[in-house]
Amino acid sequence: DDMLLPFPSFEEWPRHSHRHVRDCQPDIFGNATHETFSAHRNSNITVPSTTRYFVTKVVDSLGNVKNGYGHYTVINNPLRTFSVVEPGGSNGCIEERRRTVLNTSQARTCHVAVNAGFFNTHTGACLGNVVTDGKRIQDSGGIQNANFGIRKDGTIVVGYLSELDVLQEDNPFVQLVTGVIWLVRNGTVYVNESQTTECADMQETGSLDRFVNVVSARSAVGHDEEGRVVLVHIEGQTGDRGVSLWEFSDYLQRLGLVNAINLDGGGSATVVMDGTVANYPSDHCADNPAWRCARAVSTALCVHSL
Ligand code: M6P
Repeated sequence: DDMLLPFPSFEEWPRHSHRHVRDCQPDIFGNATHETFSAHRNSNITVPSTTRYFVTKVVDSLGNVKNGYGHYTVINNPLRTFSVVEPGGSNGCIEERRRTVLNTSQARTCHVAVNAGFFNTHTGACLGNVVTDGKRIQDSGGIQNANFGIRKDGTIVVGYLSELDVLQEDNPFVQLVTGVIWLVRNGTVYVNESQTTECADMQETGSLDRFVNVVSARSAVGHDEEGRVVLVHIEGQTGDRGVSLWEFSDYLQRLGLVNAINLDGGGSATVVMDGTVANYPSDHCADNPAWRCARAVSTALCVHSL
């Protein structure tokens, strides 16, 4: 029996608390880099969403007052009525397609659709994390940009995600999209913090500082206190009309959004309602720049029937 003794008994193993183990994990496991919230569920509410229009006074950093025009869509039961959709539907990212939001909304039969993820304007490649209706299309490898997603159990997740967070299998993401700049975190304006931590590569407007401060058309996705997903769009034209991300996040906070991220904006900002473009896209038409045309973009966010 002596043969068994050199192996230390359980009591002799070096031990430390679970807390110690957790503190020593490397960064790849992520820490409090994102927020979670239970998505709204109410089987008595069968209308998937409500869209309202606003005209609001916006005060800029110099104290000048301007008007902001846009759309505010509140989505009930988002686990069943809200989807991230590839450009033109299935395989849109693999094929590096660019499609108008109208085209994408027809492919997925959306009541309401808005432009979503950033894309490479030279190749058409989708950028960031993309999960659509439970299908993982691509992951960003843990690049620090703001994400918005819903996991299988109905947990809304907003913020920075490690690659392991994205690839987690126990309660996988069913919808996931990446933006640039986490606008509102837990009810507070989070532009300053996100500007210092986020990667500038996904957007092509310029430095992160210019991207944040320039006035433009903007699109955002977030959630309210009830866990309803909220889409907000505001009209603009890069460098001429619209809002900075400071002004946008301030407005989103006042609308009661708990968390929100900034999606692709500028000439990409498009709102489609029941098969019709409902906003004034700022992109100039290729055939005649006197007119404005809805740009062919990347992913879209879609509100559909149950
Ligand atoms: C290109 C064209 C223009 C557009 C401009 C700025 O030059 O597509 O029509 O206005 O880009 O686009 P954005 O506001 O998206 O940066």
